[in-house]
Amino acid sequence: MARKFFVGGNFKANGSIKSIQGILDNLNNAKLDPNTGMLPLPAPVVISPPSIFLLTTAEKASNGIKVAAQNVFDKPDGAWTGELTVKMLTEHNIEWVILGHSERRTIIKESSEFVADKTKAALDGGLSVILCIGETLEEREAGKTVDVCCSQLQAVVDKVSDWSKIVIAYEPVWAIGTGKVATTEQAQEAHEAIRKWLASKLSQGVADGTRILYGGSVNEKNSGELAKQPDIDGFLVGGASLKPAFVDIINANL
Ligand code: G2H
Repeated sequence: MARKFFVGGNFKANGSIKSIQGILDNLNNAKLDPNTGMLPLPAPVVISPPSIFLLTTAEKASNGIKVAAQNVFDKPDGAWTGELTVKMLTEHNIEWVILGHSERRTIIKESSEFVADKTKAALDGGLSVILCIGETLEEREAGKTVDVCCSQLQAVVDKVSDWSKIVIAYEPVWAIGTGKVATTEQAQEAHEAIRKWLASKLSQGVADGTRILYGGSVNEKNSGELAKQPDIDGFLVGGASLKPAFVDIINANL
């Protein structure tokens, strides 16, 4: 099955009522590439504001734009101070969640096992998941890029068998928010290796059908070249998703 281009916007801990309304006005009224999105998952463009803005964003987003939480807990409602549960998100029409972002793996110290538990809970509860993986600069320089990415994926493979509602985001940690984007060759090479690994661990069908996004300092200038690579199926965009030029990234294939 052909993989449809997919673009996520990860606002991280940025935004105000006013600025998020401005982003929504821009996206709701933009002419978006009709080829971005729909298959195999019903996911056009997915934006992910901080949790306090999830509800208003979901209420106001139109133009086929979906909303993702930046995190979710792996347990049902209960005594988990500071957490949001899967049911709370689905009840409010939040259909997506970003899990395993490197900022949570490194700063909050989330292990691959915890990310896998959360992925399983999210999928079981009806959410679709943008699952982030990626290596540090030290790991890349030690030639461990593929090993690190695959071991982060293996933790999920150990717990999840249905990958139809997972989109993988390959985000080299050294390229995140640094302005230092991976070259198209570096990105394509990693995506191809991840896809081969999916074929060997799961099936050729899963490898062919799973979208692998690139993330890390994507902007309207570098997105066109990256989007041409055969194994790059879209982007997870941070800083640039807060700007009007996010529309140009969504339309990188036009
Ligand atoms: C990587 C990316 C979004 P940025 O974290 O997930 O952020 O585009 O700012 O590097």
